[in-house]
Amino acid sequence: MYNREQLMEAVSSQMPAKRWQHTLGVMETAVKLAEQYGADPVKAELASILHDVAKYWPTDRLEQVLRENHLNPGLLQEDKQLWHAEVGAFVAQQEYGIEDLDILDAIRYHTSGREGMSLLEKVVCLADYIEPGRDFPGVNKLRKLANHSLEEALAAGLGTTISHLVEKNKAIYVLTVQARNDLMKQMP
Ligand code: DGI
Ligand code: FE
Ligand code: FE
Ligand code: FE
Repeated sequence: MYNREQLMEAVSSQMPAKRWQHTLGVMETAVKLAEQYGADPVKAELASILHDVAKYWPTDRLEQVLRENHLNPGLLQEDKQLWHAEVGAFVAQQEYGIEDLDILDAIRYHTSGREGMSLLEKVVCLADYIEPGRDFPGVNKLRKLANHSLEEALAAGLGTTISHLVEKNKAIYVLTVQARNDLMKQMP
């Protein structure tokens, strides 16, 4: 099995240096958010290490893994940008021996979110938006919101994704909308 260092080595070898820097940022941010909001920091770090493991796999390989293993068939009709999350969770389990379902789901839903997200899922999804290397319009507002509400910050993050996708004339994945609506209900 892989220890922490071996896992980091194995994952970093599958992506360009810049994407690995992003992953290090997500790890650091997810651990902080976990400590702040009462999630398990060890699980948050593990999920973060693996969250983008399949991000740079060729599209045909992602498609093959989805098809051959009958993973979420509906996803093949969705934007290819969404595929690496489902495949990442599969690889985390099959290749890297992660058995904890909450960690696997934090990887699986890190891009879209979903209705009824666990604390760990929220932490990883938000860390992916606000890690120190991210730079997009509104990211500093998200960082500020993250200091006082996990749900408000993540709902706002998903809002920036939805706006951006509308702007680019792209389809919105239903889980992204459901995640945002559900988080808004959890806001005070
Ligand atoms: O993998 P990262 O770049 O770190 O971040 P991510 O996993 O959140 O992926 C972001 C990409 O996924 C970005 O290109 C937008 C796309 N995306 C996220 N939600 C949706 C989406 N694309 C579509 N079409 N619909 C969505 O709901
Ligand atoms: Fe991702
Ligand atoms: Fe994300
Ligand atoms: Fe990411």
